[in-house]
Amino acid sequence: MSRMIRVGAAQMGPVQKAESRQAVVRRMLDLLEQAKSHKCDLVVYPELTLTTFFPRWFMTDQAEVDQWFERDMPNEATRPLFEKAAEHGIAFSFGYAERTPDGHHFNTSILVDRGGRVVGKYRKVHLPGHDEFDESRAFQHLEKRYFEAGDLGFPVWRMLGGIFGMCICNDRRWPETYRVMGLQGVEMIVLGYNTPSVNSQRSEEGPEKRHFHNRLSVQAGAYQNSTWVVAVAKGGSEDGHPMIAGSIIVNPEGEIVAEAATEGDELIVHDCDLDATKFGKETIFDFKRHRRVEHYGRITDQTGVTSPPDV
Ligand code: CDT
Repeated sequence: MSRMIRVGAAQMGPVQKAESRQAVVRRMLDLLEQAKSHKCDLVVYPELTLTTFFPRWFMTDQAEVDQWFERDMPNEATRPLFEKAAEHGIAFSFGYAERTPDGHHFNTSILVDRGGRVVGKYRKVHLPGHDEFDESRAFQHLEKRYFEAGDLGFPVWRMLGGIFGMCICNDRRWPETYRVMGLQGVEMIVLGYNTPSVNSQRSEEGPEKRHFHNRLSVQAGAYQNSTWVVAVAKGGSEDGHPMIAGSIIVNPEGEIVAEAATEGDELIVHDCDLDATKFGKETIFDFKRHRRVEHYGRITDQTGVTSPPDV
C-alpha cells in the first residue's frame, strides 16, 4: 500500500453570526469538489467550522448557547458533506461544538474515513480564555464558559495506511499535545484553529506576531515528534472580529511545505509521504533510546510553576 497521501487543507474564510449551517456546508462542499479535482485523499477543515467563533459572544441563556452546538454527527445539515465525500472516496476532518445526549459541551473534531464513517473523535483539552465577562479585554474569549475540557485524551487512529491524531487550536501551543501522540507513533496530526489577529489583552501584539507563534508552535511540534502537521485556519473578519488565516502544512522536519495565500476559502494541497516520518523517529527522536522519563515527573505531577525557595 502506498504511503503517499495527498492532503487538502481547506481553509475557510469568515463565517458570520447570521450564516446558516447549510450555507457553510455548501462552502465546505465547494472545497471538497476542488479537493476531488486535485485527487486529494484527505481534506482538513478548521475548528468550529460550522458556525462563527461564538465564544467571543457573552451569553447567559443556555438555550441561546445550545443553538451553536450539534447534538448528532452527522446531522441534517452535514449529511450532504458526509455523502459527497464518501461518493468521492475522500476522508475528512472538521471541528464543531458538540452537545452530548447527557448534556455535556465540548469543542470537538472528528476524523471520517473514505467510506464516510466517523473513525475518530477528539475533544479539545487546552481551553483558552475565561468563563465570565472580562471588561479588561478588547473582546471576549469565553471557551472556558461554554466548553468542558476534553475527556478523551490525545488518541491516534489508523486510517489511509497511516497513524493519525487530532488537536484543536490552542492545543497546538502545548508541547505535551504533540508528545502524547508522538508516543503513539503519530504520522500526521490534523488541527483546526480560530486565532484572533490581535491579542485581546495586549493590543500591540498583532497579526505578524500571531503568525509567528502559530508557525513556531506547529513547526516545533512536527519536528520534535517527526510527524506531519496540517494546521487549518478560519480567517478573515467575522462580524468585525479579524482572525489570522495562514493555514500551513508542515513536514516531519518542521518545514512549511504549503501555506495559504488568502484569508478566504482556499484549498492548499500537498503530497505527504508518511514514510518521511521514519528517519526522525529512528534517529534523533527515537524516543525509546533517548527519552529520560526519570527526569520528567513534573510534567504530569504539577500544573503551575513551583519556584525555588528564596535565598
Ligand atoms: N480558538 C482558540 O483556541 N484560540 C486561541 C486563542 C488564544 S489567544 C492566544 C489560539 O490559541 O489561537
